[in-house]
Amino acid sequence: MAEQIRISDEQVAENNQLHLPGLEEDYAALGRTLARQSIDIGEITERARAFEIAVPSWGVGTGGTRFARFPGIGEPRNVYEKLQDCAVIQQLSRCTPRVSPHFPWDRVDDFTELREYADALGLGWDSINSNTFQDQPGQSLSYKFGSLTHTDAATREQAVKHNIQCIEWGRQLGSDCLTVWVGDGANHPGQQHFQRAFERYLDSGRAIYAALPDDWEMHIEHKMFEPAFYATVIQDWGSNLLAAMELGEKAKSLVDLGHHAPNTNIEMIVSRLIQFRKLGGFHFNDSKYGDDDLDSGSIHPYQQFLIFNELVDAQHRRQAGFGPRYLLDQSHNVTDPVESLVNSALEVQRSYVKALLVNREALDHHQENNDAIMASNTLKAAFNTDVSPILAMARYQQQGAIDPIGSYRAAGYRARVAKLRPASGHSGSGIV
Ligand code: RM4
Ligand code: MN
Ligand code: MN
Repeated sequence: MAEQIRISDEQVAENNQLHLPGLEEDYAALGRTLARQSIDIGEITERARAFEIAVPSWGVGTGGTRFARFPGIGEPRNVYEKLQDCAVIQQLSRCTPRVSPHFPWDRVDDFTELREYADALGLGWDSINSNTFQDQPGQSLSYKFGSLTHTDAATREQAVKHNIQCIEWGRQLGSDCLTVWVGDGANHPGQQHFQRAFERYLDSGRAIYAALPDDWEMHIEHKMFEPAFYATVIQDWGSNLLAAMELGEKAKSLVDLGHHAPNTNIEMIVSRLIQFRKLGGFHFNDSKYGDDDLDSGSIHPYQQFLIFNELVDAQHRRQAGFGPRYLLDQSHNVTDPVESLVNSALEVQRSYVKALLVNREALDHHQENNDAIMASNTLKAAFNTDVSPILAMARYQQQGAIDPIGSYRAAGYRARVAKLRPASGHSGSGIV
């Protein structure tokens, strides 16, 4: 990255020196508390260090709503500038080493050059997202009435081809996963024949699946509504799982936390998918009403912890076929996206670390004895533990920032990139 853009390691180290004495004190105190529960803080910190979550390339741009988009300053104008921002997120948080791209938003002519650029920033590539929920300039057939499930075979074929093209671009970048989300559905009762639409989805899905390299996975993402407000073809985990089962072993379900009706028991969905080896991964975000794409842990931190309780439980039991990918999928309208993504990554890591503290033997015992209060209290004891010193120590040990937002602001990154990136009035991510 051009020298004038990046935050220097010295700047982060300098800021860390201000916070280190306090952190050491807090870490030692927490270490003593955990030792009384026979938990070794060093081991937990090591597992915190190993935690990784991918950043969505579209998340570093300013999002918007159906009504408007208010661009932020210094927004990345192309995938290279998005990578620069992602590198800062990784530099500060040390748990976001990969980027999940979205095509054609991130399309370039030379993928070798793009891969080398990411390599030089120390970034790798996570799941590739295809986009058939929008018409692209110059596209011959419209997705207004659907893509993979369109009534017209040529339109379906165009959408299938795009997904196969995404696999090819992903191969060139070194990815090994394709995420498919379609907005196909209906806005009016009677508009669409439910069964025929799902059959068409499966046919298209089979064609994409057939093009998948052996070591790749295909993740199917469900979402209850929007843009189809009456019925969406892959509307929930039921349709998602059916599709994943029909397509084959390499097809798995992806859970985006914002894609469910309010109050849905998402942790239970996660458990079911784990049980049947179909949990592919996550798009973490938070939500008050629907697909709000709010920062992770900002509304329902306990729900996020309960999801990680299931994940750590599966890890603990060495559940066969378990190994979901963690990704963020958020849209930031009123914050600096770099700050929001750092916060979100750390909030997901926080849920993971808290779930590691759950006394699993005690929980099993209370469950077997139908002791509801003690079972709940066992979870709450872990959830109520402030693990901030563990997260900060894990970052510090890897040259990350003890105080990521403070370091970011002190470094003046946004003001610097604002000068180098004059507003284009256009963002690769548009309204997400
Ligand atoms: C969708 C869904 C997809 C994401 C798009 C931008 O609601 O969450 O994962 O690619 O938004
Ligand atoms: Mn998503
Ligand atoms: Mn979404």
